[in-house]
Amino acid sequence: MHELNLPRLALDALDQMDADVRPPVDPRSLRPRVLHFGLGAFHRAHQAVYTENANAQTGEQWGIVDVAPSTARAAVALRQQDCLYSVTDREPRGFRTRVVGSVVDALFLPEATDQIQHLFASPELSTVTLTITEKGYYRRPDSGRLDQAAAPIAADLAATATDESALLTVLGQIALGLRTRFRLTEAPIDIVCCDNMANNGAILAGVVADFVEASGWPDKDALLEWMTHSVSFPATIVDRIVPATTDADRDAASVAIGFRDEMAVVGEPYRQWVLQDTFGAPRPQWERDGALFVPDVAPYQLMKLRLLNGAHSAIAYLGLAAGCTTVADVMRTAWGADLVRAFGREVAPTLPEAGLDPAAYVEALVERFANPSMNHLLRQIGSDGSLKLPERWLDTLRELRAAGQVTPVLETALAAWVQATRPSADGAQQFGTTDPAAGALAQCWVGPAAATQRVSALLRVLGAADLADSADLTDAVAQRLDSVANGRVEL
Ligand code: CS2
Repeated sequence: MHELNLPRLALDALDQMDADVRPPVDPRSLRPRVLHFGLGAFHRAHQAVYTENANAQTGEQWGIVDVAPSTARAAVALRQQDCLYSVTDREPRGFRTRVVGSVVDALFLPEATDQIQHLFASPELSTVTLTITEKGYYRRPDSGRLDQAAAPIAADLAATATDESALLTVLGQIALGLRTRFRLTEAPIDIVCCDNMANNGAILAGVVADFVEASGWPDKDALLEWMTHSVSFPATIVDRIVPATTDADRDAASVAIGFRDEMAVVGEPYRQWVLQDTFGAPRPQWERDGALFVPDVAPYQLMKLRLLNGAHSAIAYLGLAAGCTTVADVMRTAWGADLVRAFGREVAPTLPEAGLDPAAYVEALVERFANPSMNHLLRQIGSDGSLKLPERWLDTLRELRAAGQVTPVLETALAAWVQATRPSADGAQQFGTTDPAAGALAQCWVGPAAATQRVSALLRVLGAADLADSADLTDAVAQRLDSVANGRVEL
């Protein structure tokens, strides 16, 4: 393939690039002012784009230092191309590719703890953002607080008393970073959770405070006190559909920009960012690129989490059971659009009245999900279900049940999830999804048991003892298992 002979994307390539492809701001003029944990495709297609466009509008110089928490590959590959990469916006008809230049460095956490701490000590750095997925927060399924017994957290907590350079979780690095800042500058800082969890700001504040509290630091009380007035944890919702990049996507992007790009990302043209207006330190003017700063993000957060992410998970498990591979495949079936609409109708009564329009939102989802140029794998969305479903379905289910409403669509979706947790012959999950609780989920399938008991045991793994004990719910889910397993979606 001729594109493989293209020179690698790099800073000295910028001058040779077409103007409509080149970053709007010269990356060499930027300063390291934002620290981001989680170097995935989503971040590169979302926060990094907002930051770049904000810089272009304001002339400010917010550069992002990206940290890859657990694998070196992305950080190495990004550095090999001077932290440049392309984003392709995929309309149903026609693509647009351009190079993003707002990332100024890419680090691999275990090898960069000194650099990370050095950044926290710098008053020039005033914003930290995170996209580390639900599993990066190490929350206990029952209380939602920090799971101090989780091995990586327990190891980091032990290291607070011995060797601070050995703190290897993102939460550990943030807690230590706040301590570094408290001791060296006391400059205020904002820590911005960009993961799909309701009340994500409060959740992050809670687990970081839990970590400090459980640490061996002698000054932890003073640190916690300083955090109450100098560290803000705004809640946010982020939205953009960004499937995992394929080799074909990388080749197409490379051809479009004329340079080989191993870190290309593709996304739908739509993007949204709503942030709670509680920042206490200087920050990029993301509102100049359309981000919305509001006093209360809850209405937006619940609408996105319960409708978009909730429907996504339902599509993922029902689609996998029906033999589909991508979201767009599901939307091409006879039942795909009906599923999204029925899901929306069932869930909408749980959304706060706030002048938003859930029905219009659902119609927009039908269109976004159907975008045929998005190769969004159901397997990717179906992974980590044990952490996603409590956020996406279970509170909705509780609220609807408490209000005496029927919940056939959520029950059908739960039946499909139950089927997807069944271990396959090779011990992995059916359909190739992965889950940090895969072992506990597989255990629920060991030995003979009535279907309702299996459903109940699986709900317990989600931390939902109340639902597991609701016989009418486990019966209703169990009754739907066979039709779902046969690929039928009966709403
Ligand atoms: C998806 C999300 O993988 C998933 O679980 O539901 O990544 C979804 O695409 C984004 O939240 C869209 O903003």
